Amino acid sequence: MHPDKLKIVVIGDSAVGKTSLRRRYMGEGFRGSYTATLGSEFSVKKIRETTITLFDLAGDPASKFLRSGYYAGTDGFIVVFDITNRKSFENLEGWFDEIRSNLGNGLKVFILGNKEDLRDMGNDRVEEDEAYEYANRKAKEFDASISFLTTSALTGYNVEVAFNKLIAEITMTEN
Ligand code: G3D
Ligand code: MG
Repeated sequence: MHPDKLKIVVIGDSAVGKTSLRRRYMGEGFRGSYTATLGSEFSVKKIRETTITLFDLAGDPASKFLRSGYYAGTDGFIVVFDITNRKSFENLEGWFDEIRSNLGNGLKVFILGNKEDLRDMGNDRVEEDEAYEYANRKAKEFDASISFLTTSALTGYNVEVAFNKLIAEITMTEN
């Protein structure tokens, strides 16, 4: 089935690469430098007959109340952390709490470990195994479809794959 429109919301800590991933997927290119997202930004893309609206929300704690207004009607969440920033991985817990009431009803989630291009730098990277395990645990906890992939908004690695897989999963189960 091909629904008319899909709403995808990208969340995660500040500076993990949410805006970069959205721009990369939407073909808007990668910019070396960004200003923090205020409130929300969005892009619209048409794939065949489906209009996809991608919201990218400010990740700072102070914007929590503002974000809550964007969650209704979401078909899929992209929850991003930065593999070089363990704190952003630990904070996934808080992000799942925030979207808890939206999960269910077949909602799809992809966790993305972004900045894969920096894997060889630093020494406290989040390993893929840990993130896979976390995704599986959350999938069981919420009885929801929760997947994991590593990405790089800088090189484009897996970006198209991740968004397209999420969209395919949503459209294959919606009717
Ligand atoms: P946010 O929307 O989650 O807050 P941004 O994050 O998209 O604004 O990105 C924050 C910073 O991380 C930006 O750098 C951006 O260029 C960088 N970044 C995003 N994705 C990647 C990636 O995959 N690899 C690398 N190496 N950097 C990335 P600045 O310098 O503007 O802070
Ligand atoms: Mg942003």
